[in-house]
Amino acid sequence: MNQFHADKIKNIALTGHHSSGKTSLAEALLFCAGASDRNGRIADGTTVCDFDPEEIRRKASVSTALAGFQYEDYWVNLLDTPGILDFAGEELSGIAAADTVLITVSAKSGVRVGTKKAYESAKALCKATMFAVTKIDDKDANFYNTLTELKTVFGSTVCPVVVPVIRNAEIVSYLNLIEMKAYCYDKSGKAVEMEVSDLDMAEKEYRLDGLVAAISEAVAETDDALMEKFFEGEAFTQKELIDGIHNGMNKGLITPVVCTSALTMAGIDMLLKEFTLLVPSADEVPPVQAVSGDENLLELACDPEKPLAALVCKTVADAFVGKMSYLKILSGKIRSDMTVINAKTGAEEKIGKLYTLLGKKQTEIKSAEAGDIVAAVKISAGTGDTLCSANQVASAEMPAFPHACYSMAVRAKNQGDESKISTGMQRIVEEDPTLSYSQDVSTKEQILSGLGEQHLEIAVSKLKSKFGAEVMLSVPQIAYRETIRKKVEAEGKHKKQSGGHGQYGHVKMAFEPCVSDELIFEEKVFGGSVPKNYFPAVEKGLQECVKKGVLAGCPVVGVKAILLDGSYHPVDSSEMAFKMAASIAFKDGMRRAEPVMLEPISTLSVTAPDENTGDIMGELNRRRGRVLGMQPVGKGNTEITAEVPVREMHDFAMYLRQVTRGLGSFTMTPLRYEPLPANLLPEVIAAISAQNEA
Ligand SMILES: Nc1nc2c(ncn2[C@@H]2O[C@H](COP(=O)(O)OP(=O)(O)OP(=O)(O)O)[C@@H](O)[C@H]2O)c(=O)[nH]1
Ligand SMILES: [Mg+2]
Repeated sequence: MNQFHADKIKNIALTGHHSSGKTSLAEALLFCAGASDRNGRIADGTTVCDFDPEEIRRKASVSTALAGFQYEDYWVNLLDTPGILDFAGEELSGIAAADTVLITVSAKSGVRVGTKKAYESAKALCKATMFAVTKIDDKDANFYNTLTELKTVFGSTVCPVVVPVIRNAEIVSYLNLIEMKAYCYDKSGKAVEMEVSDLDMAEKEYRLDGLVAAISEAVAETDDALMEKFFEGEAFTQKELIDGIHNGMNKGLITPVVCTSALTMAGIDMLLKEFTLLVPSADEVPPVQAVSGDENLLELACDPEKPLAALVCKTVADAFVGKMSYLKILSGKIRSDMTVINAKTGAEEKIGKLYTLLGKKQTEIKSAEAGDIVAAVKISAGTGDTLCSANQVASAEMPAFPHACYSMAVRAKNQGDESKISTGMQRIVEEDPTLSYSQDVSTKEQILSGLGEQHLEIAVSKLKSKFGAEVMLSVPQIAYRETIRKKVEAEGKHKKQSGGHGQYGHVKMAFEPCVSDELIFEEKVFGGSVPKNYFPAVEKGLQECVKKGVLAGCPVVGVKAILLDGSYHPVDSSEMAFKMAASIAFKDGMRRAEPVMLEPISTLSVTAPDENTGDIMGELNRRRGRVLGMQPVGKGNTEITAEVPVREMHDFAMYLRQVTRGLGSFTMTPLRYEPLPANLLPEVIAAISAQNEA
């Protein structure tokens, strides 16, 4: 394979709403460019980018695939990202690696939440943007409605460059507004140029002049000289239009729109051409900001002669080839025999084999230059780390991944699989910064957290297919606690006479509420009624008791125990007997000390579109939350702060996604414990005993 330089490399992430046609568009582009020998289909599970068995089964992308291919004398790295919101982390990795974000919008369903999210993410990371209006062949497709919607939602920078010509509700040709040429596609998907007379017809019917004027105006905005020419009423040359759109994309001033069909191949050849003409090359993007070990800011320019800096955009755990890392080379050159430094950890890494990827197909390469995206295997760096030459160690910024907000408890289906599960989960979590797997210190359950139900399902099925371990998911237990509200005195006597010498321990105690998570133990014994050497045994007995309260067997907090009095037997008393006596006193005392269940309360911070705040506040009330405040954040969004009982929040992530159509997000941080309302006690006790039996 040729080594491509940055001026000939185009890094394009395909993003957009779920099922808007990203993977199919990638497939059609690869087929048209000759990088694959068939136009695979989602329905048949034969696409290059959805190669994972889980993607084939679900007929949806669940991870970002890299497909690098040559088109003319360019190298195009397509990153096909998933549209399902659960896999937002994968989408972010794809956008971070790319220089241009190509957003697919179905001509059937128009602008959706995923379209807006993709556009916002691209803008936030300063990437060039472009829209492909897909599924143009569909009987319900409406390109012009979609175009109007794009302009309404994203503003006047939206600029059509390929539009369909429709006669009697049928598309008769596709018009390239830059070339001013019309094409139709034959049955094999080949473009056929149309007669000029047909173009004239189109001109009349579709007010072509209006569309050309819109492009000209957008192009004029990109440069003063062009603006002058525009005001003088002179038409732009084709080169001026191409350069103008190209510069406009680079500066974030123009978002070109094309129309495509992955089914009939309409517009696919033109889109490839536009990649070469309009889309910024890897060397045109602004230098990436980085921070060196001594906190100095520096810029990483896309220059092969500079020291190496490569950002790990994504890692994939594979049970066979090991860990595979997608590297975006920001600066310098990478070679397969190189030793590099991980700027985050300071550790040395030996780069082994390097590959270009075409979906699952790997082609080994010896080196690659700044601007390219390649895969390295078995390096230990994680997503977001920067690999550098020893002479310039600096970390490039990786965008923050969304927080895991949906959790389930994980249990092995088959006993003995625990260590397999732990190793597998560790590897799976390593490849996905939006997943976490850890033990809840209170309930001792293993908790898997991610962005939604499908996200966790995929993690579980990967665990099965790649690591051979099956698990069951259940709603995590809530770490309830118990405490007391009243001071009581209690007595405990353990006396047994059996055979030789017996057992004797006797204590009188007081139990009172206090502010402490640990048991507080004091003694106020007069005159040696309980000898000093048995005090530790009494305390030990109580420490064991506070692990399981009298209401539902939950840990007991906020209790002070005072040993007041008791008695002993010179022969029969033992540590064991005093432990038993303390435990009898504890159980008796607790029942009379007005025991209560405590439930965990967290601080919740929700960010959501303004129009959803009323619904969310109502929902928080229903979930026994206390809203503390609201404040505007960013454009059209409100942040709601509340205190919420954790037991009511398990499916809040799903609720919020549904009510905000995916635009809301939230974080929850543990705050304190509060008494559980008495009416919920029977339900909670029943649930805990059911869990204990399971
Ligand atoms: N008629 C028609 N159907 C299409 C076209 N492109 C995609 N589809 C269909 O739309 C559905 C979704 O296509 P995908 O390519 O999987 O969409 P996607 O955006 O990659 O989906 P996610 O990755 O899951 O978000 C599939 O059933 C495709 O066959 C098209 O150009 N024409
Ligand atoms: Mg897809």
